[in-house]
Amino acid sequence: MTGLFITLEGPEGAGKSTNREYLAECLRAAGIEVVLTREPGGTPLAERIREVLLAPVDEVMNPDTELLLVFAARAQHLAEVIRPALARGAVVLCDRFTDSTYAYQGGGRGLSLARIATLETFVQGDLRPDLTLIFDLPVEVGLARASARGRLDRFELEGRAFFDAVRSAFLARAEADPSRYVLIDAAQPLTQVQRSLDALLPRLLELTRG
Ligand code: T5A
Repeated sequence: MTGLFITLEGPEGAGKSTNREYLAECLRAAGIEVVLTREPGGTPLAERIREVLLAPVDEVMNPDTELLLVFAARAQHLAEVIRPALARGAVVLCDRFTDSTYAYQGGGRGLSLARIATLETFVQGDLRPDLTLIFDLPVEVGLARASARGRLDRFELEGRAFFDAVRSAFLARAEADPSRYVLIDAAQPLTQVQRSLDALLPRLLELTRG
């Protein structure tokens, strides 16, 4: 039995966490086992790596260090949470995954996409998400939502050009593979965003049936 691996992606404040909860409720109501998780993080050790990645510090983090930390956390998360859940047939709803690496370390930091792809295969083998929902919205709207929460993390302190590059990278990935990606207009009111997810539910239920 193999489960279903769904990732939720998009820039800061797009509503990934909020809508992950909503989607989980809908799937559970249909009697499906759902595992909610996130990256970077998802296990105690990977959450410690997350703290290192997100905490603002005086020393500039080298982009290669950042890339390797992201994949180190991912290796742990895959081994401890994602692969076991998929093996028992659960639906895994993961808030961010490797598309964020392509968007932030590739688009934002300008690291080589080929190098990211090499690490992706090294860490994941042939495992890729079955479906990726990209919550898209203008950079300023997302940053306003994120900053309304208070203290900004190390990524949220980046400048406008960084976030423009992140958003463009997500959109380019969605455009390149419409069979795996679903683009959701996350600038709409939350009830509208949830209507878009309701419309997607029959497809998700179909996918869980294999
Ligand atoms: N990262 C991560 C990398 O650089 N490389 C990687 O490989 C990975 C995996 C993680 C950081 O790590 C980086 C990217 C990130 O910078 P994070 O906390 O997981 O950080 O990600 P954030 O995007 O910063 O998380 P946020 O919580 O800011 O965004 P969400 O989850 O998209 O948004 P959410 O659901 O928390 O909502 C934010 C606020 O907006 C409101 C919510 O109520 C909440 O207050 N909201 C709406 N308001 C109006 N209308 C709507 N439609 C709304 N939807 C939500």
